[in-house]
Amino acid sequence: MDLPANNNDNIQVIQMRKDDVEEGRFLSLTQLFEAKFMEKPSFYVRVPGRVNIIGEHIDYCGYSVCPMAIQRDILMAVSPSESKMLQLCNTDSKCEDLTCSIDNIKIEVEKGKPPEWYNYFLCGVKGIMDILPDKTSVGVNVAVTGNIPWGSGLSSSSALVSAAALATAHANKVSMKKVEIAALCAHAERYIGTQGGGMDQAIAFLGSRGSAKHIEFNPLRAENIKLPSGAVFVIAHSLSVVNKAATHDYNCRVAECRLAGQIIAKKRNLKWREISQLSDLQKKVGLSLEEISEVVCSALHEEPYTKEEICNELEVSEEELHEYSLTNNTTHISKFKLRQRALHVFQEAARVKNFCAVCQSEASDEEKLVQLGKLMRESHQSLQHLFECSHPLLDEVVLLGENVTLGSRLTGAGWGGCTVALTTQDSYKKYIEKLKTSFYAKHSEIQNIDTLVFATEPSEGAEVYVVA
Ligand code: ADP
Ligand code: NG1
Repeated sequence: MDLPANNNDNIQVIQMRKDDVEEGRFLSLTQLFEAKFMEKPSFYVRVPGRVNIIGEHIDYCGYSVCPMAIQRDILMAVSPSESKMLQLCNTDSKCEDLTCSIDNIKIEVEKGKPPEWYNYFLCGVKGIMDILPDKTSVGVNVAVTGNIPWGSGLSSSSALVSAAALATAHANKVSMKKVEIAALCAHAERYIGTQGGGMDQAIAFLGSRGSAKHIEFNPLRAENIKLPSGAVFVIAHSLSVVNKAATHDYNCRVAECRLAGQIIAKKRNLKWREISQLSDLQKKVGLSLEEISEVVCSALHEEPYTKEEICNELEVSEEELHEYSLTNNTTHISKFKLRQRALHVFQEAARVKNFCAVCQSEASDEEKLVQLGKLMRESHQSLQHLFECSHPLLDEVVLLGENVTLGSRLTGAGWGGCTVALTTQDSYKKYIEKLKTSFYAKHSEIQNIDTLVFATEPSEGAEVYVVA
């Protein structure tokens, strides 16, 4: 971690030449915008997806993570309008247009179903409207395009929420610091129902070209990570997708981590109601990550806890348990694995610390690559066996990385989606070829393999473009 961080910067507004928006994705997006709204866009916003290198399912426990922004993104063409209407369209024909009054934003998500795509957009709009002085925005016309695969752990949803917030802020002439808008978007995306920890929105705004980031929370800040030279990260899609808001799995893990912290606190006569994240517990007990992992093993049993047992441990009624510990879509769950989830969190947090320490160490680049790969492999093992958020296809892709990569693991929430592998300049093409012949070749229906498996470099965070 060598370079100064850009935490206090405002979002960049970049002047573009007219020629720049007359080619590629800008051109097709502009054409859609002009055809729908009969005017030219006033500005564009771009927000990248991300790949998380290490530190999975620990952001919502208050622990730091190591993601980087990728070259896939959400791009929007925008213009404010006097109509007080929000008009939304998308280059993807699956995505229906939306027209609604800007003063009547409703995020309606049916339990157990994937939210309509525009609800993610509305989360971003609502996030900004909440902070505007009279809680109302100008009307906006927006055309959206994106090339981050959906439901694949590369943060397409947060890029969409964050781009919508940035578009709304810029249309209302609100300029914000990157950390402020990132925190606002993390909060706003929870309107969709998932209780995310903020990593995705943080890297969406704090990402920078050429550098992965170490992101810490409470308060939010980012530092550059100096990866060993020769490191190349390959993203590979497992061909399974999952919409996180349509299942209760993600929120169940959030609840299990919180319950583990609350029960350990109660056993140690601490104020357990003050524990909402596992890092709160660690602060209260004042132990190292290694020491607290031992406490987890002695304080919590391996068999799943029933709701009744948890209520007895905490001396609360079911209603109080729902209020203090669960989320709306987890109140029906009857069994919770607490020891396994808490162990994963503390050990993964330690792996992130080690990852950063290795990057900063005096070891040779070759040694660093080996050590970082080992940490990534251990991370996957833990996600597969302790956190149980992998998928057979993810495990297959990870296994195919043995002997060809230095380490490979699922990235993002899991239950499907992508893996990230650490390779080198010399080996990454071999790994991609191996996946094409041994994995993707079994699925004859696949087109555009190069969009499913590719090497990636750290890209720039969110930007606003105006045409000079
Ligand atoms: P991810 O891991 O990619 O964030 P999620 O399941 O959390 O996956 O969110 C994916 C959802 O985000 C999609 O189902 C879709 O509703 C929305 N989304 C992502 N990208 C786009 C896009 N380019 N256009 C419209 N909606 C999108
Ligand atoms: P993805 O896979 O992009 O949905 C989710 C959370 C992150 C983090 C990871 C797991 C949201 C918006 N994102 O990412 O905060 O917890 O899972 O590390 O909920």
